[in-house]
Amino acid sequence: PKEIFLKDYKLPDYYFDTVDLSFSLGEEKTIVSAKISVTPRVDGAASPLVLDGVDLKLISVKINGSELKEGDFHLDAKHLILTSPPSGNFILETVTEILPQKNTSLEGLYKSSGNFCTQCEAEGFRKITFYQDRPDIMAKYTCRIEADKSLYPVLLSNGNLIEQGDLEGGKHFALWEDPFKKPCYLFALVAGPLESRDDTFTTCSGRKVALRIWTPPEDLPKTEHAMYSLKAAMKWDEDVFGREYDLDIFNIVSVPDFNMGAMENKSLNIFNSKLVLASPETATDADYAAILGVIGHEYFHNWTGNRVTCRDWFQLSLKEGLTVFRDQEFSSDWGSRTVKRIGDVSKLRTYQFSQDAGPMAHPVRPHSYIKMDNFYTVTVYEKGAEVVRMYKTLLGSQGFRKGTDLYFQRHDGQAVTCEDFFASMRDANDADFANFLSWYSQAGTPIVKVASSYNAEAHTFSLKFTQTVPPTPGQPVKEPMFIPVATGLLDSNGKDMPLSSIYHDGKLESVACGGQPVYTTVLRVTKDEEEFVFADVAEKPIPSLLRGYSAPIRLHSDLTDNDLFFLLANDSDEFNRWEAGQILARKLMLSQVVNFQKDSALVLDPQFVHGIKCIILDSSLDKEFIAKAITLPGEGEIMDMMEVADPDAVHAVRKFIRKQLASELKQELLNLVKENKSSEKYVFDHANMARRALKNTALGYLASLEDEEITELVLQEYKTATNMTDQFSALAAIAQKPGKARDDVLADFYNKWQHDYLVVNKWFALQSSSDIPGNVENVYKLLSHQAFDLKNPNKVYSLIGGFCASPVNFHAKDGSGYKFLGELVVQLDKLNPQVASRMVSAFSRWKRYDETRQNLAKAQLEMIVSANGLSENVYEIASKSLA
Ligand code: HT7
Ligand code: ZN
Repeated sequence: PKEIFLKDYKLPDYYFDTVDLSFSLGEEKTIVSAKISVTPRVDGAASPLVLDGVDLKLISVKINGSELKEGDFHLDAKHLILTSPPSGNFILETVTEILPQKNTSLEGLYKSSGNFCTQCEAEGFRKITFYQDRPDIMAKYTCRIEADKSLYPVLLSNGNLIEQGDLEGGKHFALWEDPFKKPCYLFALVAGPLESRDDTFTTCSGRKVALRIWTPPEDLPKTEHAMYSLKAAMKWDEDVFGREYDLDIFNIVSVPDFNMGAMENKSLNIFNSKLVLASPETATDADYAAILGVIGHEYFHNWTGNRVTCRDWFQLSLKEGLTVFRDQEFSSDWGSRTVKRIGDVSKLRTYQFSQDAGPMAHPVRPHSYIKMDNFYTVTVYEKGAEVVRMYKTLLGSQGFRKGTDLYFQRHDGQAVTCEDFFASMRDANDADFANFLSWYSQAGTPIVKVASSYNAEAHTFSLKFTQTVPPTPGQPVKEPMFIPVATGLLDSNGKDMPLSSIYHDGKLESVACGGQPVYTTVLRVTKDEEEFVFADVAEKPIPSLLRGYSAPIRLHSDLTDNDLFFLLANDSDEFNRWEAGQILARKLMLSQVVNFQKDSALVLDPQFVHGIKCIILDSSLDKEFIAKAITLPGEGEIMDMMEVADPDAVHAVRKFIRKQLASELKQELLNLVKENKSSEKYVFDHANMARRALKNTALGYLASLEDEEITELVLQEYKTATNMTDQFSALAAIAQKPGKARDDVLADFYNKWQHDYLVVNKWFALQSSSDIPGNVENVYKLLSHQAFDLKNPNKVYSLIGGFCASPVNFHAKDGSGYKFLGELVVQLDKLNPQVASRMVSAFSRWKRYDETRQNLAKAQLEMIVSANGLSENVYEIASKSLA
């Protein structure tokens, strides 16, 4: 397979100005005609025109109306090359035949569940027609669709519907015109028996936009929340970023077979149905929150991605990092900012830090790829969002907004790079960003150590930072990074101390801001070693470092346990209160892992129990914050901190601490359950979600006890639940322990919900991710369950992905978990390489485990790499994992 490098980027030799597509959708095959007006970049330079094309049958090719003969073009498995096109502008016309019904890869044009549907990002358009399939080719499109009217009554594409009508033979057609230039990855077509929920949104300049959410008729009642989310997103983008929607129609289509979450095609967003459909009875609070975030995300792409797009795929984070940042902010403004931040940081730590420390580590802007699909990663998305957040931390809200305004003003209608975004931020604020750009080019999570000291005579407080960035594949040596560390100082009463000035680099810099007291300042750490000395510090403070998690780093401070308990109880920065609790929990868990490995008794520090109890009893705290603060770090996070990851030890320790906490705080937890009972009617707002989160977290703790009364209580919760959040939490609580109660309630749940595939997916995931011993056997059985289908990505993610998320069973020492995944990856790869390569990633950190596990995992990776007809997608991940 060929590796593509950022350093090899070249401007295209030809631009495309207009593209007229015509689709004749059939039951056997589909005919695609394309008429493209072509302009050479350099006038008179008649270099060959190389068009991408995969799995296409070429019927004809014409230039300026004349059919090309053999010798005028060259065809291989991936290209159509026009050897000597005319030297000026010309019209290129092709006709191709494709087979959407046989396309199980779910990229390009495919038919699934009765609908034709497209997915073109990143490089799927080349499976539809011959084209320069790269994002810097931006053209205006029309799209004519012709199909059987009774089978496909709805025909959709990008832009405005300008004509439609009936044709002979029971067929009909629709003609769509998109007035905006776009790269081909934003092209979309949908055809099928769909119905819509309709609404309108009036933009800030008074234009009325028609909003339509399309689903199969039976799913329409479940689109109310999606419509609410869309309207909230449109308003928020106007209020916060000054971005108005630009067409008179916005369509969303829900499809059950989709590789990722959703796709931001211009004015025709296509969504995985699990991120559109919700009702209180079938969707959890987490589902509702995800829908709000993803509807927002795809809508926000209209400006960050569509109006301003990427020059090449290496710049993916330009649109994805920025758009994730925007959706995070949207959700923060909707609910609790702290709780949202805690969730986002946990995700970053669990998945991105792990990627950054493994064989697939890559910078936010990768240097190379074999298959671009493999680079839709937590690094590009989540770390990319952290990079955008750092601009805001450095510039403040107003400075950041000035930067985005300039970015849109400079680059509307263009395909640009991460430097262009950087330059807009810098120029709009006349800012000095020092070595900030290395966040785009260096992989690895920086490790920052901080040593503090107080000088009682001089009333100064010093913070000494040292940073290192670990080596990653292809980058053995790193430069220091520019790390913004938001810092505050607490006095002995737990109050923020006003900050006056700081000695740094031999200068005294004032922190004060226009006579207003300042309690948090952003230290700009740019070197390997750097000291900041706070002046006028009246007493020895406790520092609150990296407030709000101001940079995506691992911070090691010299704070003592007492300092951390103090911060947990007092910090005005709620994120850092949570963080202090997590640091304490991580230390505790790691110390008990050592005990477990030495066969010593496990013990729970009473001070930790007390800290958790104080949080539970603090009625001034947000309930969802309490739920987060009493939740222990995940097993993956702890394993990442060990020399050799030991899934059995970490699992046993986490289980022990949970059970011990439940036993010592039983009464407090029971009170939480009692006091936070759900109201009859499901309301999706922060207060109600927070109540449910706290009650269900408490219930989960309690259910870890061997206690009949508690089992009764949880069963009662299950039976009386009036919404899926409560019902599923109770089910999960009961399912922790093998036995009759578990079996009965799992069977009951399936019987109740077998008609709803989204709920059945939850049922699959709950069972496959279970830690009950030997669970691989159950998962094998579920593979042949009537509701499972290897062709549907959601089912694969639930059953196979769920299994890989269970450390004890996936990493079972007999290798049964690895064997299971190895076999499935090979099978799945033949159907859907994108999904197979997501699954094979579960092997990527195999070198972190003991020798026995390493050998077993390596054998599976070797088996996969040598499989016949392996896709480039799986090859790239598996071979890089082995390297
Ligand atoms: N921009 C979208 C990316 C996407 C995608 C990429 C590869 C293969 C399939 C895909 N489906 C959607 C989604 C987003 O981030 O908004
Ligand atoms: Zn996106």
